[in-house]
Amino acid sequence: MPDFVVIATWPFGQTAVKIAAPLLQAGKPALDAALAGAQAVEDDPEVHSVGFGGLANAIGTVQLDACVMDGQTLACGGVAGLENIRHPAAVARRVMEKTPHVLLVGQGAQQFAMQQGFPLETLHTPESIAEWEKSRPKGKPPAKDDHDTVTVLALDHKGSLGGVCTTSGLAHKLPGRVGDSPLIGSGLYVDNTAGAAGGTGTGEEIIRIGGSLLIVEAMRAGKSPQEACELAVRQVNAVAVRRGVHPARVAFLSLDPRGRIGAACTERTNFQYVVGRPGSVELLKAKEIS
Ligand code: SD4
Repeated sequence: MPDFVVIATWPFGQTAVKIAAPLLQAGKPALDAALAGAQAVEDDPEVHSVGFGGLANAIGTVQLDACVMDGQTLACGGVAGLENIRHPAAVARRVMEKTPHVLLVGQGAQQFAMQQGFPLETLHTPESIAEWEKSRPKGKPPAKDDHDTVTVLALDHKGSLGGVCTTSGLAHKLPGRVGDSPLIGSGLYVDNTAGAAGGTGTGEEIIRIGGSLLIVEAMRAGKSPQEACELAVRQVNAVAVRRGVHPARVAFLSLDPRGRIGAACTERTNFQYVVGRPGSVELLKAKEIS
């Protein structure tokens, strides 16, 4: 049996990896482990950009985006602009398993979640309300923690890949704005025959290049996970230069079926990620590409 590997975005990815690793160790499927890890981050009110306590949009509402994908079957599901449901990634998995569809948005996503037994609850915390009140009158996004996503990619003992991506998206986004995180091929793509990839950062720039699918297809064409992530960051940079918005703030992670990993980011992104293998959890800094 191959060893398991689980990787997750940002230092708070440690929460996800510490939950997912023992599950993989116990022989659970990659998607189950990745989802349990991502859900632990959604539940953490200290993480201000994912799930409960997430960043509010321009009118003070928390709208969550998430998706999941299974590398064996390419089964996938997503939700976008989901309000008052704490676990968007789990809802995305139900979309994958219980509907013929891939993506549900807004009210439809919320109604589906309720039908599936997810409770409605406020996602605000006293801290998230205070943060929004403080920054709203100036019309500026909060100085720090203005966005971040947890993307979790896992390889299980059977050699199968699974991935989850979940976020509250950009702080102060327009109501209804959808980022890369619920979009299969942008914020996440997973295929056992090539590899898995996920993104974080300014979703518009990730969508523009189809970031995660680009990385997986580069691995299929023979690039290593590291080379594939660097290629995607160079593509983001080239497009950002053409559009006059260089440097964009984007980072990518990847994992191949052999357990090799890759990570790269645009300049000044300071992207860190967490890698869990049997007996170790490491926080690493991604290579910056300017
Ligand atoms: C978005 N990609 O909604 C997400 C936000 C994020 O680091 O990941 N920020 O655009």
